[in-house]
Amino acid sequence: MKRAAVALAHPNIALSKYWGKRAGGGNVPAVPSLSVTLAGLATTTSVTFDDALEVDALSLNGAPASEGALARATELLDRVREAAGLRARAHVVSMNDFPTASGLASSASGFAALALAAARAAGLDLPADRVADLARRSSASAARSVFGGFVELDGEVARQVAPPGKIPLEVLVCVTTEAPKAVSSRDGMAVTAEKSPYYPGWLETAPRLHGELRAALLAGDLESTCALAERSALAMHASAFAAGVVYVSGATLDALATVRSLRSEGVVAYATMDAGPHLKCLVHARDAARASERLARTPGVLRVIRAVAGEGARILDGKAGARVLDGEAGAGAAGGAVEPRR
Ligand code: 2P0
Repeated sequence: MKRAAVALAHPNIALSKYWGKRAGGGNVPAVPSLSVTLAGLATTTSVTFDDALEVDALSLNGAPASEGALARATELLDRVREAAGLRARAHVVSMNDFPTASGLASSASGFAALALAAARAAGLDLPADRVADLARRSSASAARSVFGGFVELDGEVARQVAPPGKIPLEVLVCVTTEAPKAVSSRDGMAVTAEKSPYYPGWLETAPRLHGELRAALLAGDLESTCALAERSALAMHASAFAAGVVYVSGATLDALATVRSLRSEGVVAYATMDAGPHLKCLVHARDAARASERLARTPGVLRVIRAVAGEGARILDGKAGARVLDGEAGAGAAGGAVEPRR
């Protein structure tokens, strides 16, 4: 017997950052974070539980996944099997419609889509917070991609704090390299916690910045929200830097200089960076075309992907889902977008 479901989820960018885990296991973040889920870029994942299979199988972007990626998927599938009282192994097909080296975390959209599709295929009708909990245990940022708009992850709990239209924000992803990242987030945050003299300072600062950013967002204050997001990113990177964990490159700093120069000209533009050298510019939608053009001309910036806030993870029914099961959907790349995709 076969049981199948297909789900779609978008990546997200943290405005206030998660960096570091609580002691005691379970992949619980040490600090609260708040992100924006991005429209237009998506991971689509099908899960088919099949009694005829002897092991789980995972195809990523049309090719068999590495052993490490399969092991992480199996961990999540085991949690779903346990909750559903199911023994069947699963065949998983996952496609990103954005380049893996785009600087957008595919683990966030990937585990959100996998959690939702696996739960549904197993016959579990879980509320979004339970799907987010499943996703968080695999990758904490994935819990945020279960919800749309502006999303908070506080300890074990993820929730939407504001809908996509709350502030007229556009995110400009400045791609600076095609190479995969050198140090994973998981390793980078472990080394920071162990070695950085500033990690205690980060743990003390992050919840305060998060609270201020959340209040600014709820007040509809785009500029303060973006300014606090830049401070959160710089504080996170400063703590990592002091442990020798360096994600920025010369191109990142050149793009940061462009963002600051735009700001001195009156443009509402701020910067954030994650566990890689790609800079993301947070900009008022009215200034996005101008900022995107200037960033694209910055030496070291290969291309700029424009994105706006979008919806949370969802099940695809009927034809849209069937196309993925046939391995047809998800091809293509989102590079060089001129207008944000919605
Ligand atoms: C974030 N990042 O809040 C931060 C900022 C990267 C920099 O969440 O270990 O892939 O799988 O829970 O979720 C990336 O970390 O880490 C991340 P795990 P995850 O978006």
